[in-house]
Amino acid sequence: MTLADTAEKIAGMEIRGAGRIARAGALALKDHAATVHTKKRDAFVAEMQRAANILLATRPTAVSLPNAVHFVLKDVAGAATVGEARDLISRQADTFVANSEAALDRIAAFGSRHIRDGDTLLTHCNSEAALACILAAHEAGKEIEVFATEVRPRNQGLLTIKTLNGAGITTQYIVDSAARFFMNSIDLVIVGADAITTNGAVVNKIGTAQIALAAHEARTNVMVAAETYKFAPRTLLGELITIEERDTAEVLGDDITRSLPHVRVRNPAFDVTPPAYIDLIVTEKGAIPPGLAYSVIREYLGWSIEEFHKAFE
Ligand code: RUB
Repeated sequence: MTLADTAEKIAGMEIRGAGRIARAGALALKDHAATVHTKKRDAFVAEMQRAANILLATRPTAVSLPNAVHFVLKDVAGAATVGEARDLISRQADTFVANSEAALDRIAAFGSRHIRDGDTLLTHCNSEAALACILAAHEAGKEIEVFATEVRPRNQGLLTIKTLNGAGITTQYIVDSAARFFMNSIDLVIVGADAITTNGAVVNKIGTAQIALAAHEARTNVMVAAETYKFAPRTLLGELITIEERDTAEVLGDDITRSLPHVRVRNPAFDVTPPAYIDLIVTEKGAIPPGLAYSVIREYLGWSIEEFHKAFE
């Protein structure tokens, strides 16, 4: 698969979910590096940056993608030869993917400890990190039941219920707007994240903020499962996360929309849940309250302020 194919699949959501997008992006850069035949190091680096920009333009919200690109291309400009640069990219891409997979295992181990025997959970969208916690709790023998939302307009809930059903977990499938109706019977809301800002706000699938607000009002705990590469370094400099607005045809067919000239369809794909509605963020480094998001960015993501400035000048 070429880098352009991967970019197209990410934009079209054939490859979706922040973790999968990041791993696909890392491997696309590695494969692309193997096809660039110039002997000039500067030309090679420029081509890799151009390729990175194609990937970065696919979906703007999941910060896992720029974090993966940054990880894979780190120090490439300092390589002495094209061969050295190519090897570095290959190694760093493999390391990113291995770390990402290992992070999921650790998140599952940490996150499942917060799920008690007899708990009823609610999850929204299709997050492999959130599902890893749920599956690990089930595998540990805990009797759990899960409410899964439909996730309009792209119905990622269907993917979630297939996984839950495959594991033999009793699941209730509900429309998004039924979340508050059932919230009093929910013990814990578990969701993933596309981005976590320096103040601990969580950007995730549209509807997450509404569910977290309902959970807050019902005094139900909200847990976010997210690898450290979902934390957004740029927010340390005050930059906001871009919320992707997708094609309105995902919500309402073009024919109907055209017949209603005074109606404008809106289709934001993500929303922002304030830290006050989040009880815990489970990362591969351990579980933290949202207030500690800043230290994750500084300590584990390993970006220095100088590096932010250089990378985003
Ligand atoms: C996916 C979504 C997921 C996060 C985390 O949105 O919001 O909750 O990406 O997923 P989309 P994961 O379907 O629009 O990509 O834990 O798998 O990284």
